[in-house]
Amino acid sequence: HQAETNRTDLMTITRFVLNEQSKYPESRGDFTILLNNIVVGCKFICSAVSKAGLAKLIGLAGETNVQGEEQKKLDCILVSEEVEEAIFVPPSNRGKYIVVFDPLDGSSNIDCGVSIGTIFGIYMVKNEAKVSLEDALQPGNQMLAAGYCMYGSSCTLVLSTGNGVNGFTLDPSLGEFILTHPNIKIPRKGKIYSVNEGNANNWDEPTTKYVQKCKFPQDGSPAKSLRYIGSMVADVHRTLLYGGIFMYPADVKSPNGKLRILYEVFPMSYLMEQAGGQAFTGKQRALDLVPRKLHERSPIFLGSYDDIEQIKELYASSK
Ligand code: AHM
Ligand code: MG
Repeated sequence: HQAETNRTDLMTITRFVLNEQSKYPESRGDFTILLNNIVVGCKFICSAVSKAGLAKLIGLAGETNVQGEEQKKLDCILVSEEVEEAIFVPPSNRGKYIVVFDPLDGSSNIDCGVSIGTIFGIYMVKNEAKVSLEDALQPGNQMLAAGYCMYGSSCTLVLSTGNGVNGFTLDPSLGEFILTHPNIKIPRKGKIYSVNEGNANNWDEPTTKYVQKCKFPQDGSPAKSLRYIGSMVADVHRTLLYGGIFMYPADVKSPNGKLRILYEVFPMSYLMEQAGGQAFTGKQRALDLVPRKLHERSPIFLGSYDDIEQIKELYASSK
């Protein structure tokens, strides 16, 4: 047996993405470089987050946009949860991609050391000669790639470029993400539901009925367990690996839920579908939504195929 420390056959994320892209002869390498720069941004945030307790994240907010800086020459429009307007890259530096991202999601969890993460999605500009805000408002089904990086007990990056989902773990001694979770498939049905139950009083009927079924199943199946971290990346990561359902439904106070379509709902929905699960808004397939505004919100139910089927049925019968 080769000792773990001596392994030289590691699949780094760069090697993996290069392999993937070599399947497309027309690919000129820009996409690979763009992804590489996002990866560098994630490593930077990972390092800053791990020092957060010491440094209280000094610098991270001020110097920001690591990702913006890194990607200058490749992308064209950047949409960040942290910036009100879309960022148009100067024409001389423009490439053909659009990156939507939430640089640090779940930030209310930083100070107590609970996992947080970065979420991103990549689109292609429709017409390079005429770039406009419209390019950033494409439906999720037009995404070319999506992923997240979770800053937890280890730093994990989960990525799909439209050909399944793969997970990489940062080896701090190498500074490289190594393929540790090849071809992730979400279990067809799960034993866990994940939702902020503090909002139960304001839920709509299908959500209320669904959660009731999770706790008191009438069909002889065992009750589901509740897990809710309150960090979307961590809750979705667990859902992807163990199966089950994650939801941020509509409620009376927030009829569109809380999560943002472009850089929270779409990338996670894309990953779920790529892993064999489903993502539903309460009305339609999440990826078919056409956003009208950059920071628009939508209710979201995502997870195991069969679990999402159940919530779809409840919405269909409540019409
Ligand atoms: P944020 O973008 O302000 O960090 O909010 C998003 C987070 C998600 O990570 C998480 O799923 C959700 O908010 C939790 O919300 P709540 O505290 O209402 O349950
Ligand atoms: Mg967020």
